[in-house]
Amino acid sequence: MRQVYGVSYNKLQNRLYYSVPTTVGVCNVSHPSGNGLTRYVTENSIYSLAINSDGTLNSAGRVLIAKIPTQTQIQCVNDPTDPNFNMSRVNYGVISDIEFNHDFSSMLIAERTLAQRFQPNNNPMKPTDLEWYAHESRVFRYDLSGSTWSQAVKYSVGNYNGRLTNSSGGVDFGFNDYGTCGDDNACEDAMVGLSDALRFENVGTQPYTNIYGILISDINGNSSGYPGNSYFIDIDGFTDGLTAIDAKSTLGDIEVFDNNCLALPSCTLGVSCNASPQTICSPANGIATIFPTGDQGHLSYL
Ligand SMILES: [Ca+2]
Ligand SMILES: [Ca+2]
Ligand SMILES: [Ca+2]
Ligand SMILES: [Ca+2]
Repeated sequence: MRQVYGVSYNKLQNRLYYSVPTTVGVCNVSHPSGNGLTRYVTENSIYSLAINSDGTLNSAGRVLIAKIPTQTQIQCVNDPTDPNFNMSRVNYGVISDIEFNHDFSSMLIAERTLAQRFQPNNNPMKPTDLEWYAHESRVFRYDLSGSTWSQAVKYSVGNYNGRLTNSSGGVDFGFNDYGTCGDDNACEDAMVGLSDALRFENVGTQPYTNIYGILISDINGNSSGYPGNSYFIDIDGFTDGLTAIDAKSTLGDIEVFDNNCLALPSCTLGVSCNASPQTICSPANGIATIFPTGDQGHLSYL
């Protein structure tokens, strides 16, 4: 079975981008919950297809854009007494979102974890085995140079038991630095993603125990921690106890309105002063009328 995820349109190239997971390895492990469980290692590849003038896809022209590296912590630990057993990782993530910036020179790629690694039915290549899970998904930025897309940034996404791979699958370009011209400026200097969880209760001591929601980080990379150099937004306002965990798995995609990153009018204000004499007061002096010119801005009178 061939699954397709993260479908996205590259308007500049007039090509359809999408991703496909492929099983590249299997770990057969023993576990206290049962023997012989199988963990499937999936690798995600991104392809593009040309779109014909009648809107159909040109499947003959498929191009491999990138193979996303499997997670480095993947290992097949087969000893339940091994302290690392429960931390061993197998990548069940799929790429659920691909977003381009306005000039199609960068794309954000978000993964979402689909399968519980300790369940017998956990083959992400079988639709009947797809399940909800978390904590093994990442967000990347890939940049285009010539005709080659390369990984430019791997973001830290939340923190659950020290795992920084908690993407829940939605991403977009957004606003980080509002700039000097207002909130329409710098519309692509942030990675805006979703996370299960941004923070979980067993990570350090912080004012809020469980945060599931939106992550806003510098487009050029972020640091881990609470909240590092990022913004954390809890999606439902519940940040303590079990109620706060109810939001888990409910997050889907996220889109940031950017008005096509239109250039703003100039911030420059010009002021002209027309002086004219007055004769009401004594001794006579002058008055002045100020005429601001410019497309936007505010005048403050002190
Ligand atoms: Ca999308
Ligand atoms: Ca999105
Ligand atoms: Ca919450
Ligand atoms: Ca957007």
